[in-house]
Amino acid sequence: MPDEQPPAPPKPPAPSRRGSGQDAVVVERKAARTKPPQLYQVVMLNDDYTPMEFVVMMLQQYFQRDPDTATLIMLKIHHEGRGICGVYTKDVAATKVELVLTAARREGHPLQCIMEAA
Ligand code: TYC
Repeated sequence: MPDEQPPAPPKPPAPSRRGSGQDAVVVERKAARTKPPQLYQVVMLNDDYTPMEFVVMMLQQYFQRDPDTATLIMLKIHHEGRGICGVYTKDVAATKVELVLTAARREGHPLQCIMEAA
């Protein structure tokens, strides 16, 4: 057949009023990838030798407590054996423990300060 035409290429789908969708960006909702950081409480322990004034000073200096709050926290530790100085992210809590222990040892006090997961 001399005037036979080659087969027509397939037609692209007819564009709808909202576009073909071929270059659309699909945004999938994903679970949030970041979790809030684990927090740690810095806890001071009671002992029989560290002066009350020194503990109050530590609470003001390193935990930003006003004098009345620092005194209340110190008395709580004195009566109950332990008390929370503050709650922080891991590195901040570890630094505060280190600063308190360094200051206490420099003054020859046996004050104990620890951090624990909040
Ligand atoms: N118990 C101490 C005293 O009577 C005072 C004190 C309070 C010590 C809190 C440590 O974490 C502490 N001098």
